Amino acid sequence: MTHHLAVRGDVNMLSIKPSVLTVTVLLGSLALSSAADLTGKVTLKGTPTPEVALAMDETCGKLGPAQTTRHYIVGKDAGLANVFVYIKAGLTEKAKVPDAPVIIDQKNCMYNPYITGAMVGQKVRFKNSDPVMHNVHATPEATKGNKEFNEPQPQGFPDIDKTFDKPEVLVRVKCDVHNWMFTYVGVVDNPYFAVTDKDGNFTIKGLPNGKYTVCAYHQKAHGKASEGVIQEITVDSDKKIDFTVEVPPPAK
Ligand SMILES: [Cu+2]
Repeated sequence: MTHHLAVRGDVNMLSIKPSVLTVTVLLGSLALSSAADLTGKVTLKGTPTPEVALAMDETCGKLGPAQTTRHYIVGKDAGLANVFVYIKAGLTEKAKVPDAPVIIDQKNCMYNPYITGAMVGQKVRFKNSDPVMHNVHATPEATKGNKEFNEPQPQGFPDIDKTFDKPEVLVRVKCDVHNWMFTYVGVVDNPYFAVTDKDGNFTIKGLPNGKYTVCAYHQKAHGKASEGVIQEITVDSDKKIDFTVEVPPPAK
């Protein structure tokens, strides 16, 4: 008797499934119709000073190829990599914190990626893929409200998960064992951010319609002297905007 009922239940489920599926697809397309992809390219104007070879210690030097600083990574048609592009103002609804962690790996005594973004409260996961000890030392600006942390991560140690409480572009993270190791995390109060690829291109997906202040910030070009390059835009469908970042004049 019980068995018979169970079979009937399964049959009923099967007959319901297609309509559930239809509703799900419909809701999906409705949600998409009010969100847009913001794409664009960041171009570097000016000629930066050449990158400097990193003087690694012997152990790190043997792990991988020789490395240089990553101040200005310039690709095709002067496209500038590693620019943090984000919505600075204009969002009317609070977005959900993404479930997926942002992953930063320590490999060959370098942090990769060099520039990342994370939403306030989103997990940032530090991995150590090296056969040496590193330590993960975040040095946020005192005025912005994020907490400094400094945790050793010897080889084979578990990943270190951290979150940042306040927006800050960019939070510097360094390794005190290896004084050439830096990575920077753009922490913002929304999930609409991107980092430009090797040719300066970026895509911010699923941006709700609205009027926004968009900012493109480059760690070396802007530093503490500038908040970055700002544009005011209206989004009512997919949109393309470009930015130009200028190499600052040499300090006097
Ligand atoms: Cu290190």
